Amino acid sequence: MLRNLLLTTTALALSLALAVPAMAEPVKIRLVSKDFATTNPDDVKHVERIEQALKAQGTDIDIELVDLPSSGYADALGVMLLSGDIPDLIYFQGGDAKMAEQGILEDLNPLIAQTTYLKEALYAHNVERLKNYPYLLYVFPPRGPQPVIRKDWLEKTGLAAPQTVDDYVALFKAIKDGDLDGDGQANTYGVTTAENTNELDSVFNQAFGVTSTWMQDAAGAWIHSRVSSQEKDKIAFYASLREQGLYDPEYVTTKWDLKEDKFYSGRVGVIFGSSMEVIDIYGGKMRQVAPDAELVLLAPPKGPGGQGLQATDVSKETRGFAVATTSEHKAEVMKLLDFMASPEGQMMDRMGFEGVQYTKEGDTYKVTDQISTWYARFMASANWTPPVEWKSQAAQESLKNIATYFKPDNAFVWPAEFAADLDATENVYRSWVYKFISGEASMDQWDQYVSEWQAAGGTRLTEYARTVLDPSN
Ligand SMILES: [Ca+2]
Repeated sequence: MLRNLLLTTTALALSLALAVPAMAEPVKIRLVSKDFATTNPDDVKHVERIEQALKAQGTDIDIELVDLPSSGYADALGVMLLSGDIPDLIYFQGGDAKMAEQGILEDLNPLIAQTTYLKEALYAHNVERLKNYPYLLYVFPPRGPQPVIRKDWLEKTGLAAPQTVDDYVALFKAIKDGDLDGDGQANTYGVTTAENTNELDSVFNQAFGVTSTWMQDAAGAWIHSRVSSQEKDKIAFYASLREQGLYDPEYVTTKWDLKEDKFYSGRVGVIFGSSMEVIDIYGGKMRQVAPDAELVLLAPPKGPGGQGLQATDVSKETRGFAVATTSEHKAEVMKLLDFMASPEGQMMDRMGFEGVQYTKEGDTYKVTDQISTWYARFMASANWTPPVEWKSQAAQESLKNIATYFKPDNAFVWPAEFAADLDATENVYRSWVYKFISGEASMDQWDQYVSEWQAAGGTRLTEYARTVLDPSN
């Protein structure tokens, strides 16, 4: 009797399962990302509408967000993956190379090639980085510092926006001598940077002919740009700026927040912003002290060696999404990514929610204040334009410049055995650059610096680089 009942129950369960194919479970995709978690109601609503939109297109997925802390994310992710818990879609912010070596990250190139929107949404640097390292995808504009000045200050100098290196010097002088903050003293530097000269390099490298990390010397041999004659000319220029009181001599102890503070308080005329968002944050903070202030973006200058923004490292993405080789649902994961790259997905991911981050009346879109804290969880397609623009003109021009002046660098990923040489040569370079700029060392001592750099590991690095770089380039 009991046995019969069990049989009947099993048969009933089986027949029910067979009778309702329409109730098939959606495919579960597990996603782990930073600042994208079930604890944020916006994230949950965002995921739900993405699932609905995909379902309407015939792809029924259930996206499960795996919660990891924002602070210490890379470490927490590493621990989780090494324990064998490997989600389908994984956002890395470091630690990916080890996982790629273990074979758990999928080669994304063939998967992207089969997409409709995603393959068209990549930036030039994405394409180059995927060629060199096919495991990470990060569809956002490259970051690169670009200089800004208050528009009213530029107007007060009576100068046009600088076009050449000499124009920049003239502008810095006018800032220093012009008492633009009106306190009766010539106490404003032309420019400052945070902690080192990287931000200046962003616009002056190309001007002085420092075209890439590895360059060929007069004999055609590959040398590191940091020991090149072009680099020497550039450092001599930085030193002359400091000597004339145009470059803040305390740049080396100027952290990011102090750099901004010097700008808002009128102690410096020009600083660099690393992205559209950062430039608009500078503009917003400047308006807290000068309500009508507007920022102007300054273009990279023409110089004796050329013009442009510093070459972009394309050896690999430093962060981004990976697809697990262990995933049983790669096709669905790629459908999700392709949707996020599409106009419908971009509208959601870039603009937030209608009625919250933006409003729509007829065909007219307006953003609200809430847009300033919204951020894309997946990507910012290179070929998608929002229906309303809320970024400042300076910010928009910075994005245009990044596209106009894009140049892939020839830096490559170093094997781990060179880590000590890289650290040591970096330290030698930073310390000598500071000595040259401060005047503690004279430019006549350049050869002494080069010898020290070679001895600290530069010789070994160069020997290895020559085996990697194509000698015909
Ligand atoms: Ca002053």
